[in-house]
Amino acid sequence: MLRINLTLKNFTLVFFSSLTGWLLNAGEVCAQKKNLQLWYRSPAKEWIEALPVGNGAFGAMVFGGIGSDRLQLNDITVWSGDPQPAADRKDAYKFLDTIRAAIRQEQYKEAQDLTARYMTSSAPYYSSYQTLGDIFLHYKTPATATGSYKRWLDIGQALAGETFSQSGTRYNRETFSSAPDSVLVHHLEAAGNAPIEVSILLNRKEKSLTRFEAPNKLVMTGNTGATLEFEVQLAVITDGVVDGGGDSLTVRNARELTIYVTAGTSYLPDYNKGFKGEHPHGKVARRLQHAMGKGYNRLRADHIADYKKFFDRVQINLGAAADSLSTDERLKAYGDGKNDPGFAALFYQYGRYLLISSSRPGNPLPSNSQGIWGDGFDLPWKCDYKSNINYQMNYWPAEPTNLGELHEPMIRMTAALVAPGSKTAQAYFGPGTPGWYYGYTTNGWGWTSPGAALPWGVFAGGSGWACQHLWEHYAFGRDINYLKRIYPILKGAAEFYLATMITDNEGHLVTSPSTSPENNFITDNKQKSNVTEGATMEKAIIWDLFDNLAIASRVLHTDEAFRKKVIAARDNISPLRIGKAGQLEEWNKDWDLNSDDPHHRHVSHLFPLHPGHQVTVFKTPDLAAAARRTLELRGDDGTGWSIAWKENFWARLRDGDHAHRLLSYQLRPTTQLKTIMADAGGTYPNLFDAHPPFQIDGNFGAVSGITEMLLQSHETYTTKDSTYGYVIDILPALPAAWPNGAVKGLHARGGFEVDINWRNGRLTDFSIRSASGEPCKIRTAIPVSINNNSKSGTSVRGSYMYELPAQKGKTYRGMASPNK
Ligand code: FUC
Repeated sequence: MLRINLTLKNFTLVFFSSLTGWLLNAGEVCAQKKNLQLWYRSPAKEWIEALPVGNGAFGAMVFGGIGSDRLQLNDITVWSGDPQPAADRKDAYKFLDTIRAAIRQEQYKEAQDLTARYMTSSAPYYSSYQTLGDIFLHYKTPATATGSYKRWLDIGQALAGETFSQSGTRYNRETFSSAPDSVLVHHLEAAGNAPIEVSILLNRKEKSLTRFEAPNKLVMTGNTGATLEFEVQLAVITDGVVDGGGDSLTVRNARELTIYVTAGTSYLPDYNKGFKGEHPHGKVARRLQHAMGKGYNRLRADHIADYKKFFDRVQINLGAAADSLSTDERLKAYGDGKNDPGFAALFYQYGRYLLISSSRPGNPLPSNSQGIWGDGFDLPWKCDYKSNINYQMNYWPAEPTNLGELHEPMIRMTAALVAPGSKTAQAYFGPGTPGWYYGYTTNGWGWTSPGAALPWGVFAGGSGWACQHLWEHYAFGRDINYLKRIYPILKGAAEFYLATMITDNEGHLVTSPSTSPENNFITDNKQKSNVTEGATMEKAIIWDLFDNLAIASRVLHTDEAFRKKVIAARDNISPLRIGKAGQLEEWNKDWDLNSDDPHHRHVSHLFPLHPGHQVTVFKTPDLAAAARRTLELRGDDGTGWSIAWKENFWARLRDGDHAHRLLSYQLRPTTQLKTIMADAGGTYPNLFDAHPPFQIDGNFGAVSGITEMLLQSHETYTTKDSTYGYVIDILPALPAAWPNGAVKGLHARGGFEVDINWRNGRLTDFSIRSASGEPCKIRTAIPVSINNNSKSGTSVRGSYMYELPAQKGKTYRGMASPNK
């Protein structure tokens, strides 16, 4: 062991590095490199086999193929339809008292009918995210390869490719979407006798026109309706001969060919300007010119460097990887029970790849329910930003997996909902209602109205929950100037709830009308409804918002009177209750056992366990036990995102084996494309998560779940100077299936970066770097010495707690005490 002792004013620092840690890290890096590839033995036939590339906003699904190939294109701003500012029901608020009275009188059927009639939107919801179009390549070579074929996605470098031999010629093709240069590049090489002979088509089935522009260009223009225009430009640079006409061009006699594609739309992320900006022609042409000038090699090098800046921050090794199998074989074997912990690590890093590829700072829109990848004109659920789980789940991994900047498009979109959301608040809760709110969804056009129907359309929690993400960006990043900027948004969301919550019969604050996303209840006298007052999830979201806001105002030394009001209101929100089966109640009455759908996919009332922090195993053990009971009653099954959420719940309950069981369940192969609302899930051959159909939230939810198994930091404590700190929990839910492993570069709340190594199911060492200089507590399952100080921590219910002083820039290293 290497040791350097330094004596500072108050304590002795000992820097040391354990040899075991070093060896493991070297091995880890090796295993990492090999295990960062999805690969296949044949081209994609279906979209769910194709491989996604993206620069955050512009990307493609790459099919590969010997005789023909397809690149299905997407741009994150390609939305059909238009803004619908008149979708709020103008006089809705006039019926509010009647609805609330019906609920109070327990006339739930009537409350349901009135809510459906008056508290929904007055316009249908029709805008959808859409495909941008396709590039089809048809080769003048036989469609079968004589040499080994391989197709891959290298998530360590964000490159897709394929390679094969035919009659002595070796073909290599590579695709990437560059963020620094806003260009999609498809590069082809042939080494051998036969040259590349290919025709290239650029088209879109709806509202578009493609023309050939001599000598080497295709230009596609079109629109999705009255509001959005788009343009795509494609150019080839080759040593062959180019010819063209109509919507295609041909290349003959080439050894090398690079296809450059740039795209843009008139989308302007500005509600006040109707989301309508300039025609993208100039921008798209400039990007193309620039990319061609730079050339393939430099574009590629800059792309990889830019991508790795994000991706390389976290490394993970969960154990052996069966990477001699192709990814689809591996998925199948995993589903059949093969021990391949490396596959979980690949799925984890793939989720990070997907976030980096679908959400970059400055993006006009955040990652949607398919990231940026979608083929069609009316995509499932419009492929929007459903705010009763899906939108938020996409961003769960952003902060803890060291990708905090990628949160920015979501934060900006939430901020942009304040203006339409304050209009919606007044329409439904009365003129003069302060603040802003929106409910179950939003889309590319700033939609904040409720939905058109129950059970999904009416929900009070969308804005409150979206605000949790604004706060979390501060909780992890500790940027005080950022907190100043977002404080008014949080405050506006809270002002709405403060003004619109009512007092229940017990004198507690509740929302009304209130729903628990997409679920219904049955009362003891057999009334079935979606609408009551004080559904658990809504009050838990508001509790979370008030709690975060109270801390925010204290950190900013501002708004003391308002803080007092928020704290008083938080403490008077109707409390979480434990029902007769020992479960956490979903409704304001103990109706859970009456349910006709006891395994409903939404488990919304566990929000306070995750992603909230109101319920924790150590601080509120009874409520945590009730949450556990709820999960047992609900069962493990569900849709993709539902299974992924349960991974997070079980990790928060510190049951790593159960969380792992769910992850394995999620990693079952499926090709199901039909919409299934219960007992479904699974993973497609390209490792996209299946709701089904494809919904990317499950990919991101799993990344979050795995992180929660290895590191948690949601529990707060009061520090010596009466402020607050976070408990950094090391390996809180390590499953038996991952006995040996390492993770590097995770983030914890309070501004910490954490590396952890473990062996034989036991922590060996960790390091915690403080970026912001805040104190924290560390919790471990076994005693550790920190910076060689072996003072044993406080033992609390089978775990050990260590309090670390605040010191900016300092690294704390912990070593497991031997043989304990
Ligand atoms: C909500 C969920 C569905 C689906 C859809 C996009 O309505 O209840 O399961 O995830 O959003």
